[in-house]
Amino acid sequence: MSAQQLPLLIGFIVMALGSLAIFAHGDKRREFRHHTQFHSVVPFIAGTAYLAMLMGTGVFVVNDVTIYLPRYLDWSVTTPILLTGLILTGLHEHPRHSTYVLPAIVLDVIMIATGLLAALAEDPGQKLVWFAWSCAAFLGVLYILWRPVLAIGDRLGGAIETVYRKNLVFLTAVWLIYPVAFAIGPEGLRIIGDTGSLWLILILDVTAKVVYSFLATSRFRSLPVGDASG
Ligand code: RET
Repeated sequence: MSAQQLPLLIGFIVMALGSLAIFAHGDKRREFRHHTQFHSVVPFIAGTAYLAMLMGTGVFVVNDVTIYLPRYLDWSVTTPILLTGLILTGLHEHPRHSTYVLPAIVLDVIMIATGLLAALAEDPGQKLVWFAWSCAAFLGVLYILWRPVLAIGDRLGGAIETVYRKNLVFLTAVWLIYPVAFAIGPEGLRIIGDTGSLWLILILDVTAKVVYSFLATSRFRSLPVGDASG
């Protein structure tokens, strides 16, 4: 097994087991079970991507840098799911949640797609442009979560608002490390190599998907039924 395959194998196993653990442990009450369902799907999707990368599918070298295409495909599906879960929580399942969910998803997918373009770009200037554009989309996502959604949730109040705030702080703190990991990795300044970058992203992915989803779905357990409406 090569040095690169070990973090990928561990990623596959942790994601597969994490998916089962979240499904088994999450809240099953009718009001909250959709959160348990889509949070357990997130590591399942990531497990699929780690399996593909382990087998070398969609892994190719551009300009001496190894590009892991399944990673970007994984993120482009899982990050919208995580955002949808968080915004639904923040808006207390309000029927007009799509006002905020849709723009957040569009910005988020642009963030991941332009991140892939930054990885693929061979010219350093173009790489920087795509990296900056991806960061701009990321700031847009953070704005939606920290301004309108937080303000509406605060107005509605209730115990679910505490869950939103805790999940929001955790998600923001972990997601902010991704652009840093990208910048110091082989796709950016090359301060850390391919294997180091795989381990760093493994830790981030396990925290952002398994630990976050486990905590997020467990936190609903403390809520009384009926609180979802605020
Ligand atoms: C990239 C490219 C450079 C600029 C930015 C990025 C942000 C990535 C993020 C990824 C989050 C992934 C998660 C995966 C697990 O579910 C694409 C690295 C801003 C925020 C949470």
